[in-house]
Amino acid sequence: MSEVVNYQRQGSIGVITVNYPPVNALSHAVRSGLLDALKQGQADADAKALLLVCDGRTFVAGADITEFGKPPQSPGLPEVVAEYENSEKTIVAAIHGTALGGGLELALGCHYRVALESAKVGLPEVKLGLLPGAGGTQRLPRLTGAQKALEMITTGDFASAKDALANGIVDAVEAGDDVKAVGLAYAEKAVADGKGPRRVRDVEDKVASEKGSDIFSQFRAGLEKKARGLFSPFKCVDAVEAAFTLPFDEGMKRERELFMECMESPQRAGLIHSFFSERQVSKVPGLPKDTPVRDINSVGIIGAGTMGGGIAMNFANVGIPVLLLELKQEALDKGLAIIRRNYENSAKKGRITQAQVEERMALIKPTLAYEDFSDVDLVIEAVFENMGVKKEIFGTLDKICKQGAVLASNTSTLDIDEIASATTRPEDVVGMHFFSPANVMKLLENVCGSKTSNEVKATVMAIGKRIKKVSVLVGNCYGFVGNRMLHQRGAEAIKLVNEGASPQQVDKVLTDLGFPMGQFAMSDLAGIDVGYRIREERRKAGEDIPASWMDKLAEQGRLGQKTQAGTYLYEEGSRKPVVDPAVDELIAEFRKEQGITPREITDQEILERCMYVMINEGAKILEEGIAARALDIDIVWIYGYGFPAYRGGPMFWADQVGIESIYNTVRKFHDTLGGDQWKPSSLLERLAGEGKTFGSL
Ligand code: T1G
Repeated sequence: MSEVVNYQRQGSIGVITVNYPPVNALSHAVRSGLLDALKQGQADADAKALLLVCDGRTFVAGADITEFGKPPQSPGLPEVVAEYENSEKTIVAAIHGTALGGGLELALGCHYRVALESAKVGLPEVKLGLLPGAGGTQRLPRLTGAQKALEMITTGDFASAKDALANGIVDAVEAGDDVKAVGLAYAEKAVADGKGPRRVRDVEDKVASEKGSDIFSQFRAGLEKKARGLFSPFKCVDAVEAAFTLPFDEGMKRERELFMECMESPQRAGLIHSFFSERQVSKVPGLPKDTPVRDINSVGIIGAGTMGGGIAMNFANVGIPVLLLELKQEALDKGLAIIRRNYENSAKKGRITQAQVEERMALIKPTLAYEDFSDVDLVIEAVFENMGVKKEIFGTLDKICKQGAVLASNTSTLDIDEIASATTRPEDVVGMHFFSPANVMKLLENVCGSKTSNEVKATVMAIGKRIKKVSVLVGNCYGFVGNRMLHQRGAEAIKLVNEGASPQQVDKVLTDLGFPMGQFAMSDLAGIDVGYRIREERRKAGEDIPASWMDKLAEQGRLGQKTQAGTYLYEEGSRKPVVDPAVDELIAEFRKEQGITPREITDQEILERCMYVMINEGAKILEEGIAARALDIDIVWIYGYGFPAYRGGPMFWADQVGIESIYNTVRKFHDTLGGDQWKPSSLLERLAGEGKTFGSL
């Protein structure tokens, strides 16, 4: 008898129940159990029909991703699905929660499907670099037709129960939350109505009517933009097309071939690493799972600028009241107006209702008085990057805020310990580094000071999850994790242009790797003055920051998108970077002043210098314990800077490139270019020497 799938007759219905927490994934044990239970049902003469249902929070949510990459064990899922489909007894699947991937494919192998109103269905394999590999590409279009099947399978988007009913994916939708009762009622009625097995594979009218349709070439053309650089979405189209060009069994063979191509693609490895890492980052090594978490029911935010306003929206979006403080009324009014405009735009796009706009605006209260913060549970300071101002603010908060309030700074680079030193409660001080635009970007870097308590660490991780951020706990150093690595890449990119590359050449190497924007397009978005001010501050602090052609852009007032000119030109209302010959002249002029003779620089050198300096810095971040694991760095870069998830993040990508080769190149650059940034990290050296990877840590 299987531990995870059991068979029990209820009245005239044989009930097959899967119980494999947390999401009833189709592990080997579940697949074997499903076949055993089916055999019992078929042998049970008193069972007039069979019902497949799941215990716990959801119907089967897919194949067991933890088994990917390991040798496959039979029975394979396609075999299990075929056994269910070929059953002589009618089988009903009752769906609750999310029937996803192999879970929906299993349900499509049953003869009828009934879903709770709250249920969702989907084939999200494409998000893992795969395609539905247990008949989904052949059965779904037989129920929905080509368009809906292609949309669902190439996006991985879920469909509501209502949408699934409208598209023939399920046969009925019922209210309530007792999925077994709903399933039993449906099965009993099917018996009473004499509804025998109806194999989806035999439903041919939709595929017959759309044979020869040019929808597939249209879909491929549409994917060129949407799925730039991705592998599996195009294979999804090929697989679905087979349902319209081949008999079912041939189509299944074609699906299997294409599935294996995706399984072997490095993108599948990267996307699955990203999937699990996104969940691992919330499990912080050394922070006990049962660490107490403080309730956060009210938030005070200092600064109603771009960051402060965006941060405020995150809390209002989940119903947490916010006090938004500024020094002057007009700054408050401006900030609130921007927040309202953001919400109105979302309402125009149908993402929220007008009522929700008003509800959320009502949750954000403006104030000019620090005294109003006396009872808030969390304060987030989001003023400009000046240590003196921040310390003054935290000194004030220390006097006003109640004991136990969490005092956070949204600083993107400054020292949390120094900020904490302005208070008598450094254990309550922490960094909460949001990424701009704060109401959009999913990453939240929670930065620990040396005295930040475990309770405060657990609290900011929990509130980060509650406001739907991907939170990563990091240590305190210049730039923490993301910006520390970004600054190295930025410095290298500027030098490459000094030496002979063009900004657009550097940017193209990075966008070809899969970044949404290149280095210089990104500085234009953030504002060249941001980097310029940081360089000036570091020069004032005595650091040797070489002059750069970007300083000249800033000094000429070319600050980027906000001035419609930075490294690139921007037409009115457009964010599209346009190469500006004047910048090439400015760079040539700068090289002449510096006595630099420009040289031809290859894309490969640009890739190695921009990316390996980041990897080397990431290795130093790991050595210093600023990040607990390589996967934390991967998630910071995927969710904070758009590093392509299909490459798994910078450290996973480095493992795929090869640690030894990266180490040797870093050493070569240290010899030829010099600079601390090229001093090989001892961790990188050790891994290279031992033939190990970051993933092995
Ligand atoms: N396999 C193994 N573990 C899984 C899993 C899966 N498919 N899905 C989730 N988990 C774990 C997850 O790691 C976490 O573990 C816990 O469950 C809760 O997940 C042949 C080949 C179902 C919508 O892509 O989208 O079928 O951290 O934190 O926010 O064609 O999980 O608690 O130890 O995400 O409520 C296709 C992936 C697989 C669905 C629930 N299926 N999962 O979200 O909880 S490929 C998917 C999700 C496939 C077939 C192909 C979500 C969820 P831990 P969670 P959640």
